[in-house]
Amino acid sequence: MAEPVQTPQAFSPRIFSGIQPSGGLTLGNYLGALKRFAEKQNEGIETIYCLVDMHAITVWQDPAKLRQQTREAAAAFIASGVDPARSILFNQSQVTAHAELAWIFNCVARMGWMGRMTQWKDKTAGKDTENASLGLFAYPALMAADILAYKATHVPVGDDQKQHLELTRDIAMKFNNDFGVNYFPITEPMIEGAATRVMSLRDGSKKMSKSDPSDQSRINLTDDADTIAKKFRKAKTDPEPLPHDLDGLKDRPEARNLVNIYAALAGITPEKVLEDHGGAQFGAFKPALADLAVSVMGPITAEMNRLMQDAAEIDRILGEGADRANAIARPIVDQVYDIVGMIRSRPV
Ligand code: AQP
Repeated sequence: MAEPVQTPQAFSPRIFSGIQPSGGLTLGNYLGALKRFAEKQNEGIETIYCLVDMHAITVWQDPAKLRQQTREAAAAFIASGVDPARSILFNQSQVTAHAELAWIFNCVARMGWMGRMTQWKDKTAGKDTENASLGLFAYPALMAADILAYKATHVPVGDDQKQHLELTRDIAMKFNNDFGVNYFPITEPMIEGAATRVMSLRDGSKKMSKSDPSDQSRINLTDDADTIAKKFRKAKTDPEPLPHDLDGLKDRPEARNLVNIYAALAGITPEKVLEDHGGAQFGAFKPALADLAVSVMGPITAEMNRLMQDAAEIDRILGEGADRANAIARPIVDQVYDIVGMIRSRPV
C-alpha cells in the first residue's frame, strides 16, 4: 500500500547535496559547497553527501580518470571537514535507487521544462545538440531523484544550481498531484554566504568551473602555494584601487569577485573587506588574498594528498556510506513503485 497522505510538517529535516567528480575540484566548489557541507554537520540535521558519478558521465569521461577523480573528490570532502562518521558520504552509482527514481521522474518531467534549463543551454551553446547525450538533457531529473530518494528537505548549493532545484520542486509537486499523495517534500535550496557564485579569474562574467579549458581561470584544490599566488597575481582586474564600499564595486565584476573570495575565505563580510582594504591597489591586495588562500587551502590540499595515498580506505568509506544511503533510499523508492502502480511481489 502507498504510504498514507502526509502533511508537509511530517517531513523531518534532512540535508542532501552532491558534487560531480568530472574533474579536479575548484575554489568555487570549496566555497560554494564543501565548506558549507562541513558547517551543516553542526546544525543538528542529518547530512547526506554524494559524489554524483552518474552525472559526470553525461559528458565523456575517461574511465580511469573518473575513478581517480571520484576518489580525489571524496578526499576533498573529508579534508574540507565532512566527517564520514557524522555524514553519509558515498558515490551515486553504488545506490541504484537514484537511477530507478530518475526513470520515474523522466516520465513525470516535461520536455519543455528540461529544454529551458540554462545549464543545458550553456553546455550545448554553439554546439550541435543532435550530438549531446540524452543524459545531459535529462540531468535535472536525475538530480531531482538524488534529492528526493532521501526526501531531503534542504539542499545547500551554489547559485548556479538554483534553477535545477526549482525543477526538483516542480517534479515533486507534479508527482504529488498526479498521484494524489503528499509523498515528496518541496525541497528548499540553501544558497548562502559571500561566495555563492565564485567567478573565473580570467573573466568576471563567467563562473569558475572545473571544466573551463583555461587552468588559469580557477584555483584547483590541488594547486600548491606558488601556483595559487601566480594565478591570483595574473587574475584579471581593472586599474582602479579598491573602493571603500560595495557601491564602488558596481560594474567591476573582477574586483567584486576577488573581494567576495577574500570575504568567504576569511569568514567576514565583503563590507568588512572593503573597510580593511579600501583604497588599496591590486598590487597589494592580490598578495594578501593569495596568502589568505594558501593559509586556508594549504592544510586541505595536504590532507587530500595524505588521504589519496590509501585508495582502498577511500573505497571502503564510500561503500559504507552507500550501505547507509541505500537503507534510507530503498524503502522510499519501493513505495514510489507502489504509488505508481507497479507490482511489488515482496512486501515493502
Ligand atoms: N564557481 C562556483 N561558485 C560557487 N559554487 C559553485 N559550485 C560549482 N561551481 C561554483 C557549486 O559546487 C557544487 C557542485 O557543483 P558540480 O561540480 O556538481 O557542478 P557544477 O555546478 O556544474 O560545477 P562546475 O565546476 O562548473 O562543474 P562542471 O565544469 O563539471 O560543469 C554545486 O553546489 C555548485 O553550485
